[in-house]
Amino acid sequence: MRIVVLAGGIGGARFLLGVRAYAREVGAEVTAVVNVGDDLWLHGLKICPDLDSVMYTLGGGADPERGWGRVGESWTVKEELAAYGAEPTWFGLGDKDIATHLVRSTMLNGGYPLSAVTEALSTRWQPGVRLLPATDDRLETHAVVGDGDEGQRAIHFQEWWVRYRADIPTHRFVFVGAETAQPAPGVREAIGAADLVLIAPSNPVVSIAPVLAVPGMREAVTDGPAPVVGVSPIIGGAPVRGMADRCLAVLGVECSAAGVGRLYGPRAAGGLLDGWLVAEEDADAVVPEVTVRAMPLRMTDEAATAAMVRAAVELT
Ligand code: FO1
Repeated sequence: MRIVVLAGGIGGARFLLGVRAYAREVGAEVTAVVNVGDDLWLHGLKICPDLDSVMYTLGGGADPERGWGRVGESWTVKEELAAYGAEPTWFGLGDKDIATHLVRSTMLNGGYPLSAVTEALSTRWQPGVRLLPATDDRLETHAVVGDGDEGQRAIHFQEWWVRYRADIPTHRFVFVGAETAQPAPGVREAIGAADLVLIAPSNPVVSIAPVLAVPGMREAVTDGPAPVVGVSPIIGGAPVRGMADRCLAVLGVECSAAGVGRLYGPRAAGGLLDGWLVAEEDADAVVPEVTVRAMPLRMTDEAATAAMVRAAVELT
């Protein structure tokens, strides 16, 4: 059995722990197609937050509280950069994390594509699932913000997320580079050979949408052979963590399990979903032409998450 998961960072990483556990039980292969819209160059280093969250979490090196960066981290370089007044100081790089960015940047500067870099880094971390960036090309999520006299401007997603904590008038998100990006090598093939495609309970607006914005990606999923089941990132009207509520508000989409299910849309009507897993408190969620199933959705441990995956398989 082959499972493909479309995922973002922290929520996607936690979900993939359960997908991996389920896959080990039934002997399935898992490919994660991970968002690169959060990626940025900083201090001359290429940083890939979602790929790193997934790689570190599955590899056992992630800080479980923060969800990003390394466990047992130190911040000496960050403090030294701040002492030089090297901006931005609002985005902190841990010392251990910097080694990842140095290896990645050296390989990228040497001409290796991001997918090859990710494969090389995964040799150390052994995530137990195949990690593919959605694309090897430049694709950056920017937020169009500002109002009143200073007018509108686009800022990088990380500035929106970390510096402003989304607390700034925001008009829309743009995926810079999406028009000319290609799915990374192996992505189309993995989706075309999948027995099941899962949409992780990641942020639908700034994690899943940038994956689907890669030309050909959405069609690969909707026209592919595999049933598609999504997992609601919204429980009881609120995101489990992160700021999906702020992101959905920018799109004018209701922050609910039904709202996100309808945003993804039924495959029968040109959307993505055959099935939609919602939490028990959202059992009344209606998503026309989609099979909705209510169950516990809190990813409290791998077994709980694996149960979600099993339910998704049974749904199809
Ligand atoms: N998030 C923060 O809130 N503050 C930071 O200083 C920060 C640094 C950082 C460095 C590397 C990395 O991979 C992630 C980092 N993040 C930080 C998290 C990041 O903004 C988010 O993980 C995603 O981009 C959104 O899911």
